[in-house]
Amino acid sequence: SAPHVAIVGATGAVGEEFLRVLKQRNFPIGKLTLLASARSAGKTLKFGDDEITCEELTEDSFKGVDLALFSAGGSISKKLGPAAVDAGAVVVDNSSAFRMTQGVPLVVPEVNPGAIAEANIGLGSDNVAGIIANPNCSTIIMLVAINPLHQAVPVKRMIVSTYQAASGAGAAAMRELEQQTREALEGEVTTKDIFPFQYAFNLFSHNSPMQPNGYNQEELKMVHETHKILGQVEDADKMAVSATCIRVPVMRAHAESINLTFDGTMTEDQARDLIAAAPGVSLIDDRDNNRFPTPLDAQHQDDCYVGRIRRDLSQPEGVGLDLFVCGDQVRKGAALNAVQIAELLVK
Ligand code: A2P
Ligand code: 11C
Repeated sequence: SAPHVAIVGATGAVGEEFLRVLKQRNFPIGKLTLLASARSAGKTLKFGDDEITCEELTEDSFKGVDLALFSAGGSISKKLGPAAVDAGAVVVDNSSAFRMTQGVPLVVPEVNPGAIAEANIGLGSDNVAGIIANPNCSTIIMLVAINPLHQAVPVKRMIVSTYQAASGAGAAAMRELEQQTREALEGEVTTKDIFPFQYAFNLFSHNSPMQPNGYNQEELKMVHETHKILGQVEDADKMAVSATCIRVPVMRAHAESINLTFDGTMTEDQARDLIAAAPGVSLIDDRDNNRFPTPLDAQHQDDCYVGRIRRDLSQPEGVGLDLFVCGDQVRKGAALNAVQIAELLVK
């Protein structure tokens, strides 16, 4: 029978997208339980034509649940992810709580779908409980774009700069951007609840904690998660990766500028053909009309958009390429990727 699905953090930016994606993809659902904080208990959310009432998340929320989609932050995942597994559920966790834990698969379905089978986790008649981690949104969007190239000719070095949307910091940050923009147009920004800086008409270094080496946590996630997803375990095999993460006043799609150095020859035309043929990505690369991906192209779309594919002029021909990618952070960066993982479990 179809699984009993629970969404943890159903009222959040990602939670609401889970509802949309599950419905659009016609994911098999026997029963749907929506969980959030006590503040939201009793609130109703739309699932297609149905209205479903949110319940308060507690340790007892997972009785009979087969699949729990978690997106209520790392501390909730740490606290209640294992409780869900103990109750017999497969957890797909959108937080960073378990991503680097050994034995927990970290999966981008277009890149490393095999990691799930290796972990022996499954839904249905062969239901085996366990946790699967959904990578950081910036990592997902980057890897879905570079993987088709990396599979053809290995990438040895990758330098990435991000332009990250409000949604990555949650629904409250999206509201703050909207409110501040209104305030700025009216004369003075007074709302500063989420970020310490003015966000409207500004940009700033990513708000995740700064580390002693000068990188913030978001940047280091992009490095370490890349190695895990690509199965690069030995230091000598690891792609050299360096990231700079920036928050920009865009609502819900991240953009990334990526510079790649290949261990072999990769031309612009080859790269364009590989991107055009790969699942999960679409090409927008029209030099004549200066038409390249924008966050607005990507928002509410499943695919990530790739363009500005060009030779890195600082390197000999065929060695380096630059590209630009935009992907919906809430969708492919979070809810869609998690549902695609769940679809692999059902198969
Ligand atoms: P709530 O709306 O009741 O606060 P976002 O990432 O968009 O900020 O969303 C966070 C999600 O996590 C929301 O659904 C939020 O529910 C939920 N959440 C936050 N804190 C808790 C908590 N202590 N218990 C359960 N859910 C929580
Ligand atoms: C952002 N990627 O856009 C972050 C938010 O590791 O899941 C999510 C952080 C994470 O701000």
